[in-house]
Order: sequence, then structure tokens, then C-alpha cells
Amino acid sequence: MCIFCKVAKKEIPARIVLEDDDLVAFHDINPVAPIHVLVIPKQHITGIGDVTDEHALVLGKLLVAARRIAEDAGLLQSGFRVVINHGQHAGQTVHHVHVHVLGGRLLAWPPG
Ligand code: IU
Repeated sequence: MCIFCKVAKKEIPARIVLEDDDLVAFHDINPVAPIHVLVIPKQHITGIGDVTDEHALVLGKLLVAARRIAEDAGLLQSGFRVVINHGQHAGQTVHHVHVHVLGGRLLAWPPG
């Protein structure tokens, strides 16, 4: 089973900040910003490059959750970024789709 499926099933520990029937959000173990939370669907989806129309609802829920996490972290005013990496050139290391919610510092653009 993939590592984020294990997080979703509580088979490995994570610092969960939000959960509902469809998704789990937890602090990244290797944060690159003062706030760095990952939002994952409980359903295994390999990456954003693999989604179809049937995933539209859950993908929308991931983004709504990202906004709520940003609000709870006090980032709505200062700003925040959501990132979904897919594949080698984007640096995807975990092959279960996840939305990074990043904030708490000035984020450079374009990303490296
Ligand atoms: P990426 O988009 O696939 O590059 O991001 C994967 C992220 O998952 C990365 O920021 C890791 O630090 C993070 N992570 C985690 O939080 N817990 C884990 O057990 C593993 C990776 I493996």
C-alpha cells in the first residue's frame, strides 16, 4: 500500500489538521515554509496527470480544504500557495496525489 494511503488509514502517524470522509490534511514531515500542509484524498489517485472527470468532485474538495487550512493558519490576508507536483520534472516523490498548502513567508516566483 502507498505511504499516503497508510496515512489516510492511520497505519502510520501524521499530524492531522483536517479530516472528513473524502480527505485528510496533515503537516508535511519536511516543511519548506512555516506552514506546509498536505491535503490528500482518501481514495488512491496516483497523480494529477492521471485524473478523469470522475475525480472532479474530490479534487474540488481538496482545494476547498486547502482554503480552510490557509484560513485556520491565518494566511488568507498575507497569502499562500497551493502546489500539485506531477512527475519527475516537477519533483513528485509520493505517487498519491497531494496538494501542498504553503505559507508564512514570502514565496518566490517562478518556483525553482
Ligand atoms: P512531492 O510533491 O511528491 O514532491 O511531495 C511529497 C511531500 O511529502 C514532501 O514534501 C515530503 O516531505 C512529504 N512527505 C510527508 O509529509 N510524509 C511522508 O511520510 C513522506 C513524504 I515519504
